[in-house]
Amino acid sequence: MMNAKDVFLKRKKELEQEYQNLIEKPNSPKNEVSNGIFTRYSNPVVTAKHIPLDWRYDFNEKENPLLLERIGYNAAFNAGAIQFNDKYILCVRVEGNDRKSFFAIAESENGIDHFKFWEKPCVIPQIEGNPDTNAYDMRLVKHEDGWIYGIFCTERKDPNAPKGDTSSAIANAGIVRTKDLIHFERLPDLVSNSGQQRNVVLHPEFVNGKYAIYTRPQDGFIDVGNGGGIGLGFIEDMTNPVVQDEKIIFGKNYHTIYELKNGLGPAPIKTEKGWLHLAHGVRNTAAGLRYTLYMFMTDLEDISKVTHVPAGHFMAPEDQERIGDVSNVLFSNGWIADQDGKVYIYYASSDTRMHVAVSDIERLVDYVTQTPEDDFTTYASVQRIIKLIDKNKISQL
Ligand code: M1P
Repeated sequence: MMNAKDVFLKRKKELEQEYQNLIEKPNSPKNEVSNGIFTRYSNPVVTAKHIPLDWRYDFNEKENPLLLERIGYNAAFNAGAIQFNDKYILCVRVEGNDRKSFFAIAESENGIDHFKFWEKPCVIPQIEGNPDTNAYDMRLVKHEDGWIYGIFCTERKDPNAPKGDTSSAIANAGIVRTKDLIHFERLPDLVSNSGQQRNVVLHPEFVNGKYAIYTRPQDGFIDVGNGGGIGLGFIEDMTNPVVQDEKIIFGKNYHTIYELKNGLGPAPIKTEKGWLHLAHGVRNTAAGLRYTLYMFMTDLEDISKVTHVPAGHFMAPEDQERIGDVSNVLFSNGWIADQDGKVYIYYASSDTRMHVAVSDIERLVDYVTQTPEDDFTTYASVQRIIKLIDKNKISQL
């Protein structure tokens, strides 16, 4: 029979081996003929199981002789992304078993596998007297002013909720900036005309000398209400982030994949043809909300002008992606465009885990500019299909 020390050591070795196998597991493109627009990879790139063991276990044998997990993690999802020191960086939304989300940086050499968390989670300074109850969905943006900004959702209990209402909350945009992704300077929260804001994203360039910011004004915590849509506003000084001239540039629309609400994903990518945007659209179903990803393009000169919108979703949940804490959800707030034109799209499935799909600028621009747009009726959709069939008949003659 093994003594207590041997049992402890055996279990420690097993945990370490399992963790190492996970981190070292190679990733490869999904074994299927893709739609040509992007290629999904087989394994999730970051999951709750990627959380380092020393964030979970007390390895002091005397104090934890049974080697039980002391702090548990529920999910690792909705990651911001950036290229930093030649590494692919994800700023992951980690959710503990206590339901609190926080940020932690994971890095990979190649952007598709071997993602490993840095030594400790990010410490986000708090606003005095008004701490974040929860913080999530950071968008990381290298701005041309030289700072890396992180804009995230800060959630606090609604101070006006009636007594006994323990779930009403207020969402707003929290803002940090950093040069090294370790030390974060907290700036004041966004000041806008809307009661609540989520999915707020900084545009990477100045526009007429001002910071341009994408917003998603909403009336309630979950429901956008009469408001909603992807907004665009301007800020003079990020240390006093008051949004001016906010207007909706991409609204909700009846019988589309963004019928109920939408929100911008990561900051847009600049291309010769226009700014490429990735966003999520939400519609309601008998089984609850369905979140899919869609793309659109805005004008290089006038970033409030939407120039192209392919009909329907760009990516929707499939296979294991469909199931998780909040099922039937794809959400993306991070992508990385390489110098050679390759684009790594980091997306979360069902508020549970992170994945990658790979594409390139040429394909994405082709997709966004050449895919037929939605004409908003079933008859028009059929006409679009017939047009393609007829075109193919002629070109095969
Ligand atoms: O649960 C799905 C998503 O719901 C929210 O997004 P939105 O405000 O657009 O509805 C966010 O809480 C997001 O984190 C979550 O993934």
